[in-house]
Amino acid sequence: MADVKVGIIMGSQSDWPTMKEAAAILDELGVAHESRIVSAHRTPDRLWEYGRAAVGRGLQVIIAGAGGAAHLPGMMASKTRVPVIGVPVQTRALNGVDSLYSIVQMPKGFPVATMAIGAAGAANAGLMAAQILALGDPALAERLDRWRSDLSASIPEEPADD
Ligand code: RP5
Repeated sequence: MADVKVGIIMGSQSDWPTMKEAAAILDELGVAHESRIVSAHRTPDRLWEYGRAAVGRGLQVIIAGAGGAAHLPGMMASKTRVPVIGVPVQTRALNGVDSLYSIVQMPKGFPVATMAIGAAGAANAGLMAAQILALGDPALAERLDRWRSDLSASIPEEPADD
């Protein structure tokens, strides 16, 4: 199996329906990845160990999704210099605005590249991770260019009735 380049982590099993959108994009683009449940609050030691080992394991991007008091992406960014892309998971209580604010407003020194709330944000996180990796991988860059032009070509010029 190819070396894992992208780690997808999430605070809970309940985040997976959102975060699997990132995994699906990486599958489409042929980027080796892994998915793990790593909770800032429920499994803090797991978070610390994942962050501590990230560089040595060769991870190049970490996609971190969480909802509510979503501390996972920021805590991971404080533990490793591997770039962290944050995905605010949509919540029932506050619609994901709580997640967004928890992730986006990082103090100077520990950035998290924050995506949109929910499934679109997770898919874009997969694309952003691939774009970062494509800087040093011409074959992936070509696959990404094709993916993007296929998407453009699929958009009709005129709207249609249902
Ligand atoms: C966060 O709390 C998780 O990221 C999840 O979005 C949210 C709710 O978790 P569950 O109670 O569904 O496990 O830690």
